[in-house]
Amino acid sequence: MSSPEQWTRPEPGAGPAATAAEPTPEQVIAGLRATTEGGTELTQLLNPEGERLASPRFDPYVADIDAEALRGLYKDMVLVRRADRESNAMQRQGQLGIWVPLLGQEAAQIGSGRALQPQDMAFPSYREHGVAYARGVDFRELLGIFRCSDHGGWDFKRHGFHPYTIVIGNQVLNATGYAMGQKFEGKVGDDDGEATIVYFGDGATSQGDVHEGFVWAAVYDAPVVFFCQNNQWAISEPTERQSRLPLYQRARGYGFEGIRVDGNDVLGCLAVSRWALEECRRGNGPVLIEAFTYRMDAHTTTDDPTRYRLSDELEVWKHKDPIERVRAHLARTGGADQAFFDDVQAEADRFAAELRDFCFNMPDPPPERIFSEVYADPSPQLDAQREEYLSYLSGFAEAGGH
Ligand SMILES: Cc1ncc(C[n+]2csc(CCOP(=O)(O)OP(=O)(O)O)c2C)c(N)n1
Ligand SMILES: [Mg+2]
Repeated sequence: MSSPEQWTRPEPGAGPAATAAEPTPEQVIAGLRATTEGGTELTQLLNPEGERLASPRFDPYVADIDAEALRGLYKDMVLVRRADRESNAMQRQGQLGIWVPLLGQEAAQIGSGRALQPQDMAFPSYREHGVAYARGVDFRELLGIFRCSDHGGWDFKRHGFHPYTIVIGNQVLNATGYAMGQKFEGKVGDDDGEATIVYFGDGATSQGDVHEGFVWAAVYDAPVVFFCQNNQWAISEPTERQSRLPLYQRARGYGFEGIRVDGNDVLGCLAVSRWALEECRRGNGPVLIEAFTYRMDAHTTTDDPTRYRLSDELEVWKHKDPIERVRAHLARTGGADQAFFDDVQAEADRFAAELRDFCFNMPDPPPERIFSEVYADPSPQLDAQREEYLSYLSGFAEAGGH
């Protein structure tokens, strides 16, 4: 561990506890150090300089990732970042009600999202635009949610990607229940088995729902990967106020394995997620992954992080950028030339322009959409409600459209 002072409880009388309302200068420095280093237990396959590090345990899980596959991961991250930046700008222009930036978390989301198989199910919180993209959800669907004109009615089953959840930690219970169902229905036990992954933040680990999910998953051996993106902040609360231990170590108390991976290393996140999903598929779950990353932008567009964190922290993390290290690796190894990088950038710009065009001209969803994707099977009650509502609306048209 890089910074014992972060995790160690002070001796009585040795100074204020880490939970004091106002951190001391020593605590600020300790927190700063802790938030910029992942510690020796950090699994990393690609370091910030773009050098490939050997990992006897996890290399086999990315043995198929050649230069072409790595270029694919790079492109995914660039496109998702570009879409994120465009969406952030559109909120500033009044086109979206709010935006939740993913800046800095592209590797954690693309690495884990690309590790999933079609039969798997993912449960996001509200920042998982990269996972949505990896699951084939149209980015325009996400814009509808943040424009507040739509509830996000993609086909959850077809994409293996559940709706966004704003209530912190709640999706951990949903995912655990879903994974218990996979187990009860005999869908685990071999390489073709099913698994569930659920995304939540460092702050969410303090939520009761998350603990309950851990307990239920453990006692039922549920095939669920708990994927915690430790982006160091829960709005204005730093991670050291959530736990005395590195978060991944909590898994031990529940009786399953926990692992910390460099969340800015797409290769590391892919390898560790593939391993964890495979464990679950074979009936050896659950597993906790702590992806050690950093929220490079505000919590949401309603937040101003300059009020509560030092800019030095951001400057340090800029050197660990998840996209730049892949670019460096590809350039260094001859896996890509400048024309490739230029093409990806041009494609990302086109993608952003399409999103912008769509957003500015976004049609309101048809009124019947609110009734879609509610139940897996047809529901006579819901059908009756839909008919009643549509007939009510058509009354306005007959009365002159007002
Ligand atoms: C049950 C509940 N309590 C409080 C909130 C308000 N809230 C929204 S985001 C957030 C912080 C979450 O931080 P973290 O889990 O680290 O996720 P991150 O936003 O950093 O991805 C809080 C407290 C909420 N949405 N739900
Ligand atoms: Mg957080």
